[in-house]
Amino acid sequence: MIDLHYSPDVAEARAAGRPLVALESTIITHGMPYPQNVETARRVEQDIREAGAIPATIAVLEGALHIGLTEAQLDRLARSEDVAKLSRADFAACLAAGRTGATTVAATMIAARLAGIDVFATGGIGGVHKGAETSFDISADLQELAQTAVTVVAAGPKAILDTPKTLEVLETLGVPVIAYGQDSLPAFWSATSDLAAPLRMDSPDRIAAAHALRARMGIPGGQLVANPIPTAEEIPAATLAPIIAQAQAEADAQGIAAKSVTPFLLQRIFELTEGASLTANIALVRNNARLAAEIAKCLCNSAR
Ligand code: PSU
Repeated sequence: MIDLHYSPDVAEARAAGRPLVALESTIITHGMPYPQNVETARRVEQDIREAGAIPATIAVLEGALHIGLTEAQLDRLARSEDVAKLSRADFAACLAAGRTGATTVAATMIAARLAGIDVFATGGIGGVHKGAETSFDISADLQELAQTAVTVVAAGPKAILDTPKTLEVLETLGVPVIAYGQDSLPAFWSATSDLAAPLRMDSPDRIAAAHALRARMGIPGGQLVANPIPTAEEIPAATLAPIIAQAQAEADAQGIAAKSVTPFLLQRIFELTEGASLTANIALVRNNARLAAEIAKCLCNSAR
């Protein structure tokens, strides 16, 4: 088994059997600008603690897989320019090379599973990009959800994606997509969309029960919980649509491809909304962290 470097907090929580919530690091290095990235990372960790669970931010630092980062490690990562964006394909290669890398949803799920953490909070998962019928750009996050048994709390697929196609792929892969507390699929910066969510659940204990039942039934893979951004903090989909279209057209014109697409689009939408997209992104991540903590507590209680 690979060496996992637990932070003192996380090691203590594991020993005491306390609820843990995994957090990713790509959102810090590639999803938000400095210093809002590190401020958000700290705030989200605090939200999880206030909700009664322990946060475990995951990253590869100089070839070591860290489960839980200290303040200094988090700060250094948030300021670093040359950090790899790790998914399933390049995770082990980064460890082997002794390099530093931030974990996407896919890589964070793999690490959480290794550390025995069942619940993970993020902003939005990757999915099928617009124009995928020619580019074939489909995030490895979807395949990971199909095979790694972690419940991922997100605000739905990011609205920069082709959401109907993302839902279709998730259905094909047998991934449960659960809208929390509403019928419609949340659309990241917007609370609702015109797509119906395949499943709906209204309480963390129901989500925890489904997670545990899947394990008992031997069904591989995780669950995607789509938690709507609080309506007071959302950006209406109609406001965002032309902005997303402009950012996508610029990405196409500049030949932005593969791993660079999502960071490019998020940065352009941040500029075009004069920062409003970042404010909403921070609000939705915090909201997801709080729900993830509740689910982790339910799973912990049911295991006793
Ligand atoms: N959530 C956010 N911002 C982000 C991400 C999630 O609010 O930047 C990251 C996650 O790490 C996710 C990645 O796995 O974006 C998707 O990248 P891609 O589309 O290249 O697979």
